[in-house]
Amino acid sequence: MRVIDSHTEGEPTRVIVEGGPDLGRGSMQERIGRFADEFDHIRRMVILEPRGSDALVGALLCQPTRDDCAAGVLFFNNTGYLGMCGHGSIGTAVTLAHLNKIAPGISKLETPVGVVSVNLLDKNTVTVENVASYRYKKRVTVTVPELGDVTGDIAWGGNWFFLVKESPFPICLDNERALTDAALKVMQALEQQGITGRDGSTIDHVEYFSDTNTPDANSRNFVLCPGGAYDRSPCGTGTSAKLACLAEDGVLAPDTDWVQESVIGSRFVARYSINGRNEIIPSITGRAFICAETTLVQQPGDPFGEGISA
Ligand code: PYC
Repeated sequence: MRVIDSHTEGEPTRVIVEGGPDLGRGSMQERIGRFADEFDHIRRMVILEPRGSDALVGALLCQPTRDDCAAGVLFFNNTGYLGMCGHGSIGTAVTLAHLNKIAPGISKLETPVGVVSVNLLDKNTVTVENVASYRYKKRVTVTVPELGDVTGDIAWGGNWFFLVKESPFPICLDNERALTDAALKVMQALEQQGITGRDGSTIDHVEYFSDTNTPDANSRNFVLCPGGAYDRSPCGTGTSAKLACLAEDGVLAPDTDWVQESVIGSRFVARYSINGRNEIIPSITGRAFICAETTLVQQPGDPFGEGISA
């Protein structure tokens, strides 16, 4: 299987460019369901150690159902499947450009949660116009063992997020373990207390925020992804969810830059427009860099040919 690895502001993406599973010609929702039901061993092989790592997000390219899309793309990680992935869309666009499959300018990608556009500004810089995003509930309190009551907003940005304004620890890499533990506890408490996104959807990302000392950034975040790894980038779908909250609170006007910094100090520049249905359309700009062009091999008899899992 041929893959191309990139990182988007520090967060890795592995795009399967050859040798991935054929998921048929159904909708993107149907195809991701088929991936999970029939080919999950491929997700594990591509993402898990010893070939991958917990932070890695995979992207399977497939034929889109729509003529106006350059590719269909299905995202997956160390625990399952993602509806959308902002950093992954930037990594996919840079990978497609590296393969000469898209030209500078706007192309569309079809994902299981809708069509997103990627504007290739140069060979490393991409603006993703994400799916419509919105805040579902404001100031929801969850009682978390050892942390007490934690209040946050529930918002959709292509994935479901619980956004907490006050981080329990300063957001820096020295506190990565403590932040991960705290966010995991919040995620588990949300599930145990039946606090969900719309239609009972699991909230599988927790996002902490703080102010930042970096003069031209607006905020710093720490994002815990499903599977327990933290996002090295500021998280495209998480930044979209944040913009939806800022828009509804009236503290960020449309077409105004919001510079979101990650726990490692990398950044996305984000802005939004309004779609007239109480939702926003976020645009996220960031950079991705190709790191490797690899053939993944699974030799007969390899006890970890499908990755190391519990
Ligand atoms: O950038 O949207 C994102 C993302 C989701 C999970 C990891 N990165």
